[in-house]
Amino acid sequence: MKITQMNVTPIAMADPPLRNAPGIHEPYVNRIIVELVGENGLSGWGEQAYSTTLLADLQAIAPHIVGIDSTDQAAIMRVVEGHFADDDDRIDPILRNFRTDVRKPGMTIPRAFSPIEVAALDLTGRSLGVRVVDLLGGPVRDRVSFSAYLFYKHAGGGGEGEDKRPDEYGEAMTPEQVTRQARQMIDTHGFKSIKFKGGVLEPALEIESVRQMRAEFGPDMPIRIDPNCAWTVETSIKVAQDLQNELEYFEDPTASIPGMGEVRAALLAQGIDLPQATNMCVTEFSQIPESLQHDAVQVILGDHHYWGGLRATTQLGRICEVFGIGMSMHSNTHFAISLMAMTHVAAATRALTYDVDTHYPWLDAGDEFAVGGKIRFEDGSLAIPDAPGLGIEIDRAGLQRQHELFLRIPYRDRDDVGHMQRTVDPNWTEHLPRW
Ligand code: GKR
Ligand code: MG
Repeated sequence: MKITQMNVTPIAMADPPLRNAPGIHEPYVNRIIVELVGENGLSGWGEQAYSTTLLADLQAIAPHIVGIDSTDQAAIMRVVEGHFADDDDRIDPILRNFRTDVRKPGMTIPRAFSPIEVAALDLTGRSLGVRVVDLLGGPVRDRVSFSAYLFYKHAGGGGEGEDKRPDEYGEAMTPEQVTRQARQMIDTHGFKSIKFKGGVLEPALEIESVRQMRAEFGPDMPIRIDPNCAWTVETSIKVAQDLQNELEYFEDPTASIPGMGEVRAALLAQGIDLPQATNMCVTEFSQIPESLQHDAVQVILGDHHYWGGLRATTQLGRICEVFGIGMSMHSNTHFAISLMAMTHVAAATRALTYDVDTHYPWLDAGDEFAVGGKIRFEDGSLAIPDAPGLGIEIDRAGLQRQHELFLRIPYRDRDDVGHMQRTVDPNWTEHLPRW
């Protein structure tokens, strides 16, 4: 379908004070929404993590997308690549929070292309009356399972001043509290596995948190821990020794491909074959060969937002299959457009056998702008909707409300480190590894 308009809208949502290795979530998170309007009057939608530079890039790209057919992804890619032709090594500030192995210039083009590609697939699907999963080759599974995403957390439900939101989960800064959070999230959504964000407390306390979850949920609950590179190689080895029988996989314990490779080699030498996973040291196709040389990761967490869209994610799945690498999926704070894009691509990707990460339970229902409100998980999973495209409708008044929220708040590029210094510990540094 010929594209007649590309609209780029920055929006915001409230976010609770979730802790991670770099610091703490700010009271709001921003996202960018891309709408492609077809000459038939239908719209397709895409969503991306916010950065000020990416917003400006997408706004500059927008007029050049007009006139392209929504099926012509190659033409869309030519426009995106053309935009970055003179400047392809800029660092997107969204990556500042995780600059453990510095420059990732290869993510800039995929990040700009991704929301346009998703919107184009949505528009094409709506125009032809087919689902996005069918445009990706058809479903290899009918339902997509997600994992409970647990965080250490301060009291508070996100938002500020008069806009403070209810604190659904309460404080969780101890093993007991985070295990209670796990119970509540699993009872509410029916998740059948746990992704646990670590790198916040002393490793001994994080080990104790995993043990308490194990005691609470029994031997069959898959549990993963992800300290976002907060640990040295030595600490990572020690934690893996302690948790070898508890973990489904070990996500980014330490920084860099060689670092992950060292942990892997030391563990194998001790007879511990615990799969290592990443969304930090392998985030683009060009890093896969080096990762294989070091045997650094056995599971890649794909994410269409920075691997270059939905089709690129299915291609990543194919590469993972060829090299015997497992595939899971990474998530950042997001709305329903991203949730449905993740669901369609996970349903189309055979290699993606692990439950998918999602921050969606942390989204305050009042911020969702999909018609019908927040999407509900059933037994921790989602079925692919029968409706064409991504299968959701957008409430334009709700989208405008979230855009106005963006205009009101002072927060722009994500800054977990600065917010930690401002609200928890003025002497906080982003120095990693911390332990
Ligand atoms: O939201 O704090 C967070 C997470 O730590 C997120 O930023 C990470 O990108 O979910 C992520 C991960 O798996 O590393
Ligand atoms: Mg991770």
